[in-house]
Amino acid sequence: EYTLQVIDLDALIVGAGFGGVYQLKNLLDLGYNVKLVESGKDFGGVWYWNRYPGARVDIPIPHYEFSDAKLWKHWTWKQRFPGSAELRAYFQFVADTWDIRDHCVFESYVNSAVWNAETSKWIVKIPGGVTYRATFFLPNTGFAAKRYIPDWKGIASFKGIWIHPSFWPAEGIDLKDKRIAVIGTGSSGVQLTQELAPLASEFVLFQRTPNLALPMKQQEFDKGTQTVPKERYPDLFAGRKSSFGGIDYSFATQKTFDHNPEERRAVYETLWAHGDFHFWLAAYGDMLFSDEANTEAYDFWRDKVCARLDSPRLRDKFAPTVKPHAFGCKRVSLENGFYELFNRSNVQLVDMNETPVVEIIPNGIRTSEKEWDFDIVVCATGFDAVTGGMLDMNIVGRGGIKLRDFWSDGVKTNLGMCVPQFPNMFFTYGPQAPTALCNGPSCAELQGDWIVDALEHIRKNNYKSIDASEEASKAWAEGVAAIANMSLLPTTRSWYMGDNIPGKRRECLIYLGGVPNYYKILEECAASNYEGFVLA
Ligand code: NA7
Repeated sequence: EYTLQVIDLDALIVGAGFGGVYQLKNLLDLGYNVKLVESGKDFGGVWYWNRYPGARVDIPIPHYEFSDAKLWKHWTWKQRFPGSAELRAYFQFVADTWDIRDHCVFESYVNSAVWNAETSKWIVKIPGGVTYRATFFLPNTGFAAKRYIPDWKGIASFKGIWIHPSFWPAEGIDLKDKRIAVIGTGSSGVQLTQELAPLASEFVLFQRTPNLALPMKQQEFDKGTQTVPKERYPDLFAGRKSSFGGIDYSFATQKTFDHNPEERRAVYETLWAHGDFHFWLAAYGDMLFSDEANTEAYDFWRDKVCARLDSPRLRDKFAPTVKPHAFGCKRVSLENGFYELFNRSNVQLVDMNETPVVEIIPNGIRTSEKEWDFDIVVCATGFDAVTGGMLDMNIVGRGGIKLRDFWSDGVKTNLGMCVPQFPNMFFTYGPQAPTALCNGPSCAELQGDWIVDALEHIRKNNYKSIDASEEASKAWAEGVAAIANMSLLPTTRSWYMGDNIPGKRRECLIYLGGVPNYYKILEECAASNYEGFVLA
């Protein structure tokens, strides 16, 4: 049910994560009549929801923060990879500094957004709340707004606690000496294991695919000392646009076999010692394109991990002789002592390929092998990533066309931010953009600046609407697919390829051309008065 109150706006933003708050601040500064609606009760986006034990970002500070000096000059982090609570505190600081709180409406879930051609306005409805009538509709719902839980038989019959990590209650869950299962080995599963296994009386990780995780090398910041001196911040932020992943390093210029085995090993060791994503995004670039190069990297990774595992079975399950998939072609996770935990007697690994889940029973999980008893089952099975959150809003464009139908035979966007037939709608951190290759704050600024400039162009020139052209969108989709097809990504099942969700169309959801190319294309588009768009 909707109330009758209608609020007129220049722009309605959806989502109080990095993308949404950045656009809100910038549009407010330009005098727009703008509001932000958010389904959660507070700021933070993924960090509002993901408060499970161990939830933390895998991008090092200062890359995971806004570049506004009003913020970084006055904010001090406690860890190089901040946890979820610290990130929520950062969002509070951002909201206060930018003074955006009064323009946000929380606990507002958009479930209908319809373009009205007569008025050139979006009609956006919040059940139980108001209706917004806005010139621009700006979804910033991010890549992980829709959880995924497999439809195993019997879930409702489970007598203990069954939970998806993104619904972890703010008051926490008593974990001490409990029998705990975690299903799923993505970043959430790895982080949960690290926190829960040491507390549980019995801990079991259910694995379908091994996570080829890299050492995080977390660092505590002592008395406000950050690893990077703040004088260097402006340069670092400027450098985001010139690195493939929106951070301060890029792939090596050499290829894997340009070096002899000793030289190669020395390169791998240096990358490994550095920690975080260096072994992935500062490595030989051909690793993601040549299977032979990829196997070299995998074999090095495997030796490192096997040395940390006591039993041949564990080595075989976590780091098999033949690589389970191309290294770096599923989203890489960072770990802190994850593998060693499995050497403990109360920590076990179930291979779900060998012994699949048959059903959930009142006491736990029945696999094809046996019944497992649990007090708590954490279903860390991920998200209907990248497109799921947007499609859930029931967005309807010109002539009543539903976004869900329009994308049913493949995602169509121009520049990963606009959809033909859906005028005056711009989104960030969605499909066909460098989403999740480039981190949240970097993408929020890169895409957000472009979107705000586009809105200004429309306003200053008195246009009523802007549409992504069909031809430009077709070319963009073909380009995204062509780059993906040159890489090893399509050889692997992953949410990058849309195939972590049964029935979801398989296609590369990410623009893999890297941030510098993406940035150049955005600049050229704006400089050409928005070639590839129809301004009316
Ligand atoms: P992910 O990375 O999508 O991980 C989900 C995990 O759940 C993954 O190991 C999946 O196995 C597993 N899964 C999903 N469905 C099933 C079924 N039906 N049976 C068994 N196992 C299943 O989600 P996360 O929340 O960990 O991380 C999401 C992103 O957040 C991450 O990439 C970072 O960018 C931050 P699979 O690997 O598909 O075999």
